[in-house]
Amino acid sequence: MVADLFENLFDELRREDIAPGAALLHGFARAQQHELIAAIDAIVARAPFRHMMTPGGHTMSVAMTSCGSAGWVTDRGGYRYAANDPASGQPWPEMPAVLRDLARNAAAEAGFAGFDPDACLINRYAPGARMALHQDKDERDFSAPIVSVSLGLPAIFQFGGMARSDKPRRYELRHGDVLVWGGETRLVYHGVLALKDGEHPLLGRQRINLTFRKAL
Ligand code: MD3
Ligand code: FE
Repeated sequence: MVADLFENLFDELRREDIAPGAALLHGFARAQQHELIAAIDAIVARAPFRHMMTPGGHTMSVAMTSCGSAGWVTDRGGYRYAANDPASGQPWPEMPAVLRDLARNAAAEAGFAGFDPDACLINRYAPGARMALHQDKDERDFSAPIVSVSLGLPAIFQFGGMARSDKPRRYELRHGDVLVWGGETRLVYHGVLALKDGEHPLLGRQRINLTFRKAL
């Protein structure tokens, strides 16, 4: 009985090493779910989610916003980090301490003590939204990891290799899961399959993903 209880608790908060430098921290953000959602709501009130256009002229199915001293933007001019939100001309909202501390603690747990993110990209997936295989290479320093936090509906994440043609592996990312990517996997191709419809008790019909980066 007691052994079962511990096994279940352990399973809820399990660290899975999925590749060299990449760790999936199951449930790591769950204890702070309400504070995280309140912080995201406050950011979105000042910098609303928007569907940006890729340099090739396609509108992204994922809606995005950012907080921190830099935000990721795309338009016909290309992909880049910008100090101001192009929608308002104002600086992006500051990164709230609850978000920064979570990212720092997750990075330390995965072996990247001292991670100091200056950008947090916030992705919102409605049912059907997806993210095609890509590399994250708009950051200046690839020696820093990327920390990702999943909230709301579950999604199938795919991660491949250093070539787009490498067959990707699939992982389900659930509410509260945190992924840390660093070292030799920092530049692997990865993506998210089309979100399956559902209803999450806190977030309804959506998935929100935070990615913390050292951009500048
Ligand atoms: C592996 N976001 O915003 S998070 C992105 O779920 C992005 O919204 C996905 O890919 C999402 O760029 C995946 C997991 C993730 C984030 C960054 C990575 C995996 C990564 C960078 C390098 C390798
Ligand atoms: Fe990415």
